[in-house]
Amino acid sequence: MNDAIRNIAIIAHVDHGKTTLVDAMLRQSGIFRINQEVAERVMDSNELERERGITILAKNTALFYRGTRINIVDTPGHSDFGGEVERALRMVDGVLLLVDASEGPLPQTRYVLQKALQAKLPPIVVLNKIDRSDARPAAVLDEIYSLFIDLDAIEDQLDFPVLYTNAKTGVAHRKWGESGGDDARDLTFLFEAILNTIPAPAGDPQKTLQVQVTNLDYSDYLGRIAIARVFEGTLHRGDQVGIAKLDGSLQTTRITKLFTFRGLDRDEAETVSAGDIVAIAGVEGIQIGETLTDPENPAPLDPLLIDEPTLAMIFTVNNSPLAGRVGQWVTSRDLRDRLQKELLTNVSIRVENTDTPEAFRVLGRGELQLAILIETMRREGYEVMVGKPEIVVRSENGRRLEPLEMLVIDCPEGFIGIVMETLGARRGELTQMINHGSGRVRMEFRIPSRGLIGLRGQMLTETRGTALIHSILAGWTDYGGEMASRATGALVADRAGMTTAYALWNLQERGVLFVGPGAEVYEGMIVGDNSREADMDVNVTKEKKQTNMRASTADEAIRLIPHRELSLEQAIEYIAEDEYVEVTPKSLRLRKKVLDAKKRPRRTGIGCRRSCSPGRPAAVRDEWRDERSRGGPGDLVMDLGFRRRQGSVSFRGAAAPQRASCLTCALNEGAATRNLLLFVMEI
Ligand SMILES: Nc1nc2c(ncn2[C@@H]2O[C@H](COP(=O)(O)OP(=O)(O)OP(=O)(O)O)[C@@H](O)[C@H]2O)c(=O)[nH]1
Ligand SMILES: [Mg+2]
Repeated sequence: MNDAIRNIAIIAHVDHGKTTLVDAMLRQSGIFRINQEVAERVMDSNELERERGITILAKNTALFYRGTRINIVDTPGHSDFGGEVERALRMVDGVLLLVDASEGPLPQTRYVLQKALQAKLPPIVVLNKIDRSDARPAAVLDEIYSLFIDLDAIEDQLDFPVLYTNAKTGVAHRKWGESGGDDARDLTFLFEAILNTIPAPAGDPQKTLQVQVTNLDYSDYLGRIAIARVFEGTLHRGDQVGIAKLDGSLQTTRITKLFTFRGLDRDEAETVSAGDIVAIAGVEGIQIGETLTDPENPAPLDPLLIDEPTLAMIFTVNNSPLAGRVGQWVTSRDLRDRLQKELLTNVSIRVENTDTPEAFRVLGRGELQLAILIETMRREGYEVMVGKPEIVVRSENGRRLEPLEMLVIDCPEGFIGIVMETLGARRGELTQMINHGSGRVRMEFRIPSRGLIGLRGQMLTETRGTALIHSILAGWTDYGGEMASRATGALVADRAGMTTAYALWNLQERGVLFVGPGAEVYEGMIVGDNSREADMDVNVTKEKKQTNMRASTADEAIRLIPHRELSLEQAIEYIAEDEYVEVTPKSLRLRKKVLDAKKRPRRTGIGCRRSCSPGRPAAVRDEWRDERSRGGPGDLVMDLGFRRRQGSVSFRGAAAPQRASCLTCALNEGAATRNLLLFVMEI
């Protein structure tokens, strides 16, 4: 045991203030030089983290308090980056569970706490943002106790210390009542709680070496850097060690550089021993999960196990007419190499080959995680096209399963109706509704993960930006059949050229345009959202006929409604199965997979892929055999929905038109075979 060290991870739901608290802890520990300029949320050091104000990668730091080194891992709170939290927990001996004193526990709080309890890590509960005018710490603390109990915490785990903090000003109170807290002025109580309740790391410096790599970093000077926890034994600079590889083999290597953490820096070290978190440079080819151990007497640790990905997207070479103009890396080989490189550091991502060498299936935890990867790649100079995200379906004992989420929506009371309606159409089932009496309600749903694709944008529009939306994987459920996709068609350019204000002006009544005047387009490129269900080919390059006559009225003044510039996430949410987002370092374009209008399958109002037309099944809600419904046992009942209308058709016997997947062909086939029992339409 090394009593001079404490290893902790800070875990919480997104935005509850983890990185801000780490800032305050670093500042108060005196780790920065006097006058040193330190940015706010200094641990969020990567460019995308700073732009978006969220933590994406878990990061290590360390500070000293009364002679004890406190190694801290700041983790991301967004559920898409849950894999980062899972492996951070492997490094530490306890956690700070941060909860916003007004928002209370949210889905990711549950997720991270569950992981911490499973790992038997003792928690310190920190109620943060007590300065918020709507803070309700006593009630939130009750909710936290309920959450612990709900997660089957054992008696010991319920015995956690509670602190009340304002991370922004850096104050931690032990008590907080109606009229405020005790007279704490800094984070002393927090530091003391860490020293007193988080156990010193176990492990014996004399034992066989076991150092497990939990993260990788890269430096231009040092190359690949492994971040690792020393579980047993002692490691010296210059030691010859064995790397127990993930494939079971053993490779020997010499340790050339060793570091420990100090604030934002790393100190070179000669020796590190059991209990410490360290950085090791110069070990080529080392991977996350591998163990550095005694080459004579290897004792590898169990590999890190983390949750499976739930969402997949096709990444493919950009083959649009404008491809290769700005990107530096554009071939399928570039793409493959880049994705392979990502796998080394990003443990929650998988990459699969597809039936063409041009395309790869990338699996991750959510749309944001994959969007961040795409955004990072484009900034590095890559061009790539990505398809609509799809949910990973699993087979178990002959059953087809799909992931299910617990979704929490917090919105003003006035929007309950629209929220319920939107989620109903996406197969959300309301499980709980809580009204705190503050004018806002919190609704909990169980919903297939598929129902979340594109939900955020739609929900924000429908609640005028007021809804808070959080979700978390809740398990797997029987696959529920096809789900209605985007209700609108696309406006598609029918020829290449430059857009003109005149052409756009003529089109703007038809829907929402995604391009402005003077933009270069190609045939098959999506230039807007049609307000109807069908796709429409449009000419956006048309010039106004010039006449010699001067018009008497000022009809030249073309007033364009500003077009809607989609962000990467919005574009990914928008596209349908037969569409791609084309990403280059300078532009984002949406396009049809098949560019040539003559060859492209039509998306029609109530067409379907199987019988009526080769477009996508716009009308299908569900297809299942059901004893309870309108038919008799064994009859096939199809639930059909398009736009706001819903219908259900019952057919006699299983021989009913199984192939039909839309209203039109279901009715046609049913009538033709005289199997149609009943058709009910609900409007
Ligand atoms: N009023 C108030 N705001 C706070 C407090 N702590 C953090 N914030 C604010 O909350 C926001 C989120 O803070 P972060 O520290 O980035 O939260 P985080 O938990 O690290 O977020 P992720 O890493 O993305 O999950 C920032 O705008 C902070 O300024 C606090 O105690 N009081
Ligand atoms: Mg953060």
